Amino acid sequence: MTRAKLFEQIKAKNTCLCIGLDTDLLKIPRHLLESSDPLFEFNKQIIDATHQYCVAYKPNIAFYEALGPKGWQSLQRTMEYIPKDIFTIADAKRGDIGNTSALYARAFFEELNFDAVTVTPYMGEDSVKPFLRDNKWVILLAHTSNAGSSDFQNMKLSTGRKLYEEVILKSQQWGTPDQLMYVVGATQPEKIHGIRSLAPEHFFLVPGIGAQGGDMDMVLRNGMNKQCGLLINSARAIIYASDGENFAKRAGEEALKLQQEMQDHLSRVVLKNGKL
Ligand code: OMP
Repeated sequence: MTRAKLFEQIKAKNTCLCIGLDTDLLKIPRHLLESSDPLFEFNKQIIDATHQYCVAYKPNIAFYEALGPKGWQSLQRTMEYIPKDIFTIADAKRGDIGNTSALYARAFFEELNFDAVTVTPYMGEDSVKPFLRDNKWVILLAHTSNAGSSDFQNMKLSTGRKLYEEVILKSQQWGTPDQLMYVVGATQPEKIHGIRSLAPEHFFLVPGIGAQGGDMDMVLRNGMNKQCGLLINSARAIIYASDGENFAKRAGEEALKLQQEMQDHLSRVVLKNGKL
């Protein structure tokens, strides 16, 4: 999917919500375990209940590969079920020497037909470049939402910059804002303004609201650019809003709440830029 198409979807639906399909066999409602493919059955009902409130789905690959071949099958069926106008992100956090990265790219872009894959920058340019293609996206880990993000990402380098700042600046030489997004966690929202100034054009994938307690309002105020530039992710707070038979309905309600909060901010940006 192109950046223009993604922005069109954001405007049409008045939302920049990305729903994490972190589907855990131990957490889904018990009655679904009777189905022959519980992960897919759960995802299908979640997608039916939420697709009008979001522009992206992000299955976290760990939840599927943990189940072996059956899990991959559930993932593939989920990918086939997601409406074609919705952006899809394989949250796989891959990255290896070039020929290996090329095969990871093939797996997620060609076999599973994802629009985007999360990639770790640690091994540098030749590990990231094989993922860069037209109309496909690398989402590079920059400033993550977890407590351990400060172990390395905030280290000050001899350039005077922090490691995450260097990742953002250097990687802009590898790919364009039509191929490259950055992961920027919502749990330190005071940093978003500064990060936006390093990458004014790029989309940011922002996890960490909901279960991790990040501040969505501050992210929206400080992180948007003229094409919105944000995909704000929430997984557990939406998909596990209930563990009963009404789980999909409750997920829809939680997604709607976030969509409504986003709508006000989005209309401000879109009106300012006269694009609607
Ligand atoms: P919830 O905390 O349940 O909303 O899920 C967050 C999702 O985003 C999980 O799938 C995480 O793996 C992912 N994530 C983070 O939580 N923090 C990050 O910094 C990066 C990611 C990610 O790459 O998506």
